[in-house]
Amino acid sequence: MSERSEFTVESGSVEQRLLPSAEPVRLIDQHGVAHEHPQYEMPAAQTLAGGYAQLVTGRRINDQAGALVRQGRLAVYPSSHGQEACQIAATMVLGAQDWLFPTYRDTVSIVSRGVDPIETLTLLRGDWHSGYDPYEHKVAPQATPLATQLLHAVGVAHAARLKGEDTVVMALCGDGATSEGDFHEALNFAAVFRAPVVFFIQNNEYAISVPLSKQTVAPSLAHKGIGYGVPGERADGNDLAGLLAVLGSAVAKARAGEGPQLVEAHTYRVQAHTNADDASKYRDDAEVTPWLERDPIKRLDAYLTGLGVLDDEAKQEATRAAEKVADALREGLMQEVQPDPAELFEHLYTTPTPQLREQAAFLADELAREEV
Ligand SMILES: Cc1ncc(C[n+]2csc(CCOP(=O)(O)OP(=O)(O)O)c2C)c(N)n1
Repeated sequence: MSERSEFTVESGSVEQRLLPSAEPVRLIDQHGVAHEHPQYEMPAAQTLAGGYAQLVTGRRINDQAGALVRQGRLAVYPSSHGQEACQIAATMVLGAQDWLFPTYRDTVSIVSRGVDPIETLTLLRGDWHSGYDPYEHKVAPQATPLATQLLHAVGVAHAARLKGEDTVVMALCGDGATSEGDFHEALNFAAVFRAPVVFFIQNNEYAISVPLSKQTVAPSLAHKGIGYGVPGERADGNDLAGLLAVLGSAVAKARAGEGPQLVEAHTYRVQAHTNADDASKYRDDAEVTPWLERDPIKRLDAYLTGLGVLDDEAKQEATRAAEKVADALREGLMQEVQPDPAELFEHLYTTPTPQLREQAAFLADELAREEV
């Protein structure tokens, strides 16, 4: 018997098991019209109504954070404007026992998980590593180095599986991050050890100024799972209903012991990469306009209004709740903070290295001289 013949394809053809749908799964189109799907069911109307309220708050957080940058209260803000359906769906499908591993663009997702918005934005204010306790809501610190969080996510999922815990890990990343070595190592390790992870790529078509066409020639980013034996699926990233169905199914499979799952949401980065970027240098407004028509809030509003589930009172209530969050953000981030420079050296190593001790002593000495 040759060595290779020991490799057998698990039940079903490779195509059935691993290949994503030919088109991203979409249950509600941009006009708010529902479409049946052979594999995925429309979520309950009440679930979608709850999601609508979260979308409205998420959009408000994005807009408010942008204003706070202009007022000098935040150092930087990578907005998820237009990507809010991805942000909200990623947490709606999780249980309290699950973990979220976010990137710098996933503020709205973190808040949707229950983390205090001011604590969430502390990192982006630029005076502390992370303002929230990762264990309280099972949300890892926001990762700025691309794809590093995916390896950490796999580690947590693997550990949970070894301990027999009922934990699924939702690991977020962007399209650009799928070109990083860490992305591929994370997928491979997770597949070999059947770690319960859902890798969720928000393909917003840009990595700063690099368009997707210069990032990859793969048929889709969901196809990248095939080489590792990780099933992939694609969803319309502006359709909360489709995202809930696809991500919900991926989480259920990971929880049932079927190993890691890969989901690509096709969406669009409506605004610049951050306030430090000028998107007009590398793309035309004409490219952005059609995406504004595919807005995730607009289409859910149209669908739920048509069903009679969302009336004016419910919409006003959603707006009022969002304004409350924005008010709290403004108030909280207007407070002057006096970070202790010595905190720079905290939370780095259990036992500080001799170099760090030396640098901390040097800083303390300099500060003491200033005070004299
Ligand atoms: C390892 C690493 N390399 C480069 C960067 C610089 N960088 C910051 S954001 C970014 C683009 C990331 O694009 P994508 O993964 O698509 O996420 P998006 O910003 O669109 O959400 C790059 C290259 C980084 N943060 N980390």
